[in-house]
Amino acid sequence: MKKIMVIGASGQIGTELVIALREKFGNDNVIASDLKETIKAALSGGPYEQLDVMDNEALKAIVNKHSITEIYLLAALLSATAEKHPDFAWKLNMEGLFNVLNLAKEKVIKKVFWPSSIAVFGSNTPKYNTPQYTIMEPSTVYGISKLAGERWCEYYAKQYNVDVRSIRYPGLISYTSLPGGGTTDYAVDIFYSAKRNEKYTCFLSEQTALPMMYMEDAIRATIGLMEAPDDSIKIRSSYNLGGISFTPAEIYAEIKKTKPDFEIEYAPDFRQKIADSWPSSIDDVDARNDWGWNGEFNLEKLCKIMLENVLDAGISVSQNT
Ligand code: NAD
Ligand code: AKB
Repeated sequence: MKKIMVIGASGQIGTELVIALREKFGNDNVIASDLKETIKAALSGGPYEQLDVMDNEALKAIVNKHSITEIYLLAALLSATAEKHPDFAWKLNMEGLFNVLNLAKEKVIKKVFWPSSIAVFGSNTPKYNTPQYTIMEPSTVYGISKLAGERWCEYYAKQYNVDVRSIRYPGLISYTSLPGGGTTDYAVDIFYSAKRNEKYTCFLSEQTALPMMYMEDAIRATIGLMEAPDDSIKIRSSYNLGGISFTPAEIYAEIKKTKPDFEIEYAPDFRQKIADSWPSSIDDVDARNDWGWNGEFNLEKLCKIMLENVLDAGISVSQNT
């Protein structure tokens, strides 16, 4: 019987992933876990365990207690926060992964999902339609940890027959939970300003195109990849995932169609350099061919849903950075 644990469940992806997994596999079969003591209301429909993923003994105890078969490991420091705490970011992003991969190596659990990011690419990577296999020279601590993580995932798959699956997520956009300190967070924050009828100060420049995706597509991709037959998974490092590509100017123009008085100004900060080192768009032909990935949300549809659903309150960690 499938028993899933999501580590980092209180975050932007975790909150929606837990809800989707519980809908599919039943509330009691999906254990949400996070460093945070308090359970979010959205996660209260099923079991919750407070856990520091770097505490290997505590992790093993919870896995044994619930007879966990699959782990989705989401706990990490994201790009902007990681640049401020490089040593800790490396420690968390790598130690958490090793603790979980080793459980799969020892056959305590059967399957692992671990997300990578477009941050694995660098300024020498082809910027448009970035291919699956290309130059990878990340310049951020976050990107370095994700690239190292990808290599370890492939190593564990090949050497120890570990069933580990991964996606290089683009910037994710959602309204259920705020983003946690990334470079792409502007594309969430902008909706809160629009909703409050406030001028938005964008921390990236007008023409910075980045790959992005609406959360519903990302959750569908994640569960789709994890449920795909083992022999269809040809890539054990991490799959490119495309989504949509737009600039701050383009998302602003789309929001203005609904909010004609909405204003924006541009004040690029340290995150501009990070964004400049990342691709503008991604080629995800392997994900399409291997396990049938297909995105459903374009910029227009995404903006409509976000404007309908974001609450007036709320600002991400990034906007405050
Ligand atoms: P987030 O910052 O919103 O959430 C991370 C969660 O992990 C938080 O709830 C935090 O409390 C928890 N956490 C932190 N340290 C922990 C620890 N030691 N033990 C247990 N839990 C801990 O992040 P997110 O946006 O949900 O991202 C999840 C994963 O997806 C990360 O690996 C991130 O790199 C990757 N990713 C996210 C995006 C995106 O746009 N959101 C894009 C690419 C990749
Ligand atoms: C970030 O901006 O750090 C994340 C990511 C693309 O990995 N959203």
